Amino acid sequence: MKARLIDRYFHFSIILLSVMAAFTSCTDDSGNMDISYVIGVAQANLSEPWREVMNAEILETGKNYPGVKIVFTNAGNSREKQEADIDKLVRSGIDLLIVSPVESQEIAPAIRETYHLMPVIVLDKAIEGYDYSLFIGADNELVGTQAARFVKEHIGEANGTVIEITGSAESLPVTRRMQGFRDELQGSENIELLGSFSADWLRDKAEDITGNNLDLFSRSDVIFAHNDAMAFGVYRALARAGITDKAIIGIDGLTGAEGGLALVEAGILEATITCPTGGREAVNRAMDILQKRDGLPKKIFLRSSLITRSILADQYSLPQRTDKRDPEDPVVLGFAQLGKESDWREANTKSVISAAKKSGITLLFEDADLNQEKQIAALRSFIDAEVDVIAFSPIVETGWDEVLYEAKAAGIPVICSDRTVKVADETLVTTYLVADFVEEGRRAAQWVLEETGDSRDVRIVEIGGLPGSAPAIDRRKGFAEMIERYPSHTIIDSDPGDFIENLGYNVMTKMLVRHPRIDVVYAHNDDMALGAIRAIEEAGLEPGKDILIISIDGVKAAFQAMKNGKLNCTVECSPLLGPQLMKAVLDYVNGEELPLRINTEEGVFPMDVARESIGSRSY
Ligand code: GYE
Repeated sequence: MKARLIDRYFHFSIILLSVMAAFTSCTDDSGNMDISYVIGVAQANLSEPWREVMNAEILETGKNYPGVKIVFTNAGNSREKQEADIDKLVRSGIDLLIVSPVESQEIAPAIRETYHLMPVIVLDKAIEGYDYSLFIGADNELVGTQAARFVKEHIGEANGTVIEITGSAESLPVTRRMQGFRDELQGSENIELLGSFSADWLRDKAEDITGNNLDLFSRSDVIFAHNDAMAFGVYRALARAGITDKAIIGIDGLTGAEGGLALVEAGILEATITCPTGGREAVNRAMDILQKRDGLPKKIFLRSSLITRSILADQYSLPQRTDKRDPEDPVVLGFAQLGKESDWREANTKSVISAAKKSGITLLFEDADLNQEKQIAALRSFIDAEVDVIAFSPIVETGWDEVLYEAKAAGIPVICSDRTVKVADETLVTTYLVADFVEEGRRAAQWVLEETGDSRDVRIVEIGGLPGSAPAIDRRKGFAEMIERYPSHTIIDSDPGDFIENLGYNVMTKMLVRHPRIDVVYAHNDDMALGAIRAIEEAGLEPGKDILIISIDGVKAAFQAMKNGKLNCTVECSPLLGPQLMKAVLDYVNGEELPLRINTEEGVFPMDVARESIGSRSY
C-alpha cells in the first residue's frame, strides 16, 4: 500500500506539474504527500454564472477530502475544445473525470472513450446512452412543470397571457423545460402562450428581445425565462419603458448580487426555481466511486424548488426536525413494504433488511399485503413512533397526499423506494430511489424490434403490472411509445396480471383463446412471464420459439427459464435498493440535502447472454 502511495506521489507530482502548466486553474498547490486522487473537471463554459457556481462548489467540496486534487478546464462552449480538454486531462493521469458537456450530442463519443479508461461523472447535460458511471442533473421537465404551476396560480381563473424566454435552442434542458411547461399548461384554456423566444441564456439578449417586442410584452401577464439572468434582462427592458406590473419568473436561484434569490428578495422577480448545479454532489459521489463504496446509482436528479418572497421569508419548506436528535441514539427507519407479490419483491425486502443491519440502522418493518389502506396505516404508525426517516414502496401512485402531509407536519422526511407517487406538492417526498420504468419499457420494445425487425405483421400482447402502480403505468408508456412508431408491429391486447405469477397464467390462457396468432408476449415482470410460459405450454405451443417472450426484472427464475430456452429476454430492474436507501437515510441524518431522485443501474439480458451470466446473479 505504502509503495503504491509513494508510486502515486511521484506519478502525481509529474502530472500536477504538467497539469498546472496546461490548465488555467488548479485547486491546491500544497504538494501534500498523501495525494491519493486527481479529479479532472471539463467545464463547458464559464460565461454563465451558474457554471461559475458549479466550479466553486466542486472546489469547496473538494476541500473536505484532503488527499484530492482537482483540475479544471474551460471549453468556452466549443465542442472541439472540450474534446481536446478531455484528452489532455486523461493523458495527464487523472483518476476520474467530471464533465459538464457542451451543448452537443457529438461530445458523447469522447465521453464514451474516457469511460472505457476510468470512471466518468456527467454533470447537468445528459448524453444519449449509458456510457458513463453516473449522471447528475436537475429534472428539467419538473422545473418546467413548476414554472407552469406558478403561472396557473398567479393567473387564477381569469384570462391571462404568458411569454417564454428560453435558453439555447438545441439544448436538452431547454427542450425538457419547454415540454414540462407546456404539458402542465395543457387544459388551462384561460391561459394563452403569446410567444416563445430564445435568448441563449444571456441577460443582454433577453433585454434586447424584450425591448424590440415591447408591444407584445406589454400584453403579457407573466414572463417565464429559463434562467434568472434572462429574467433580469426582461425586467430591465420593461422597467426602462416604465412597465412594472408584470410577474417575471426565472430559474437558477443563485446567491450573490445578481443571483435569483437577491432578485426575488428585491421584488424584481416574482419567483425563481432553484436549479442546483450538482457540484457538491459530484465530488461526494466521485469519492464514493473512487473508494468503491456500496450502493452507487446510475443517475441522480437534484431537487428544484419554487422560491417566492414569502417562501424566502420562512426559508425552504422542506421537512426540518425541530427537536435535534441525540447523535448517540440509533437511527430509526420505518419501512412500509407493499407486499410479497413477486420474486423481485422478496429480494427487495431481503436487501432492505440486511442493509439496515449492516449500517447499524434500527428498522421498523411493515408489510402491507398489497393493501393501500394497510400501507397508509403503517406510515401512520411510523409517524406515531417518531422515526427519523420513513421509506415506503407505494403500491399505487395516487392517494398519498393526506398521510404524507402528516409526515411533513411531523418533520419526518419520506423516501419513496422503488416506486413513485403522484402528489400535488412535490415537497411531500424528499427523495425517490427508483428505476427508470419508462426506459425499461423502451428497452423491452427495442429488443422486440431488433428481434423481429424484418417481419411484417408482428402481433404483441402485453401482460401488465398492477393497474395504477408506477411500474405498470410507465413500462406500458415506454413500450408503446416505441412500438407505435412501427406500423408492422401492433399491441393487439393488454390485460393486467398485477405482477403475480398465477394471474399472468390466467391472462395468457384467455389471450390464447381470444387470438388465433400471438407472436410476442411482453410481461411487465418475470413472474407473470413465467405464468404465461405455463399457459403457452399447456396450449401445446413452445414458449421462446412459437411465441417470443420478454419481461422485466431479471430474477433468478427468469435466468433459469432463459437457460431452458423458454424465455427470450429480461430487462433488468434491480431490487437491491437496500444499500442506497441506507446511504440516503444516513446522509439525511448527517445533515446532507438529499437529491430528488436516484436511479439505479440496469442492463438487458437476452437469452444467449443470460446463459453465461446466470451464475453471477445475486437475486
Ligand atoms: O418489477 C415487480 C414487482 O415495483 C419495480 O414490483 C417493482 C415491481 C417489480 O412486484 O416484479
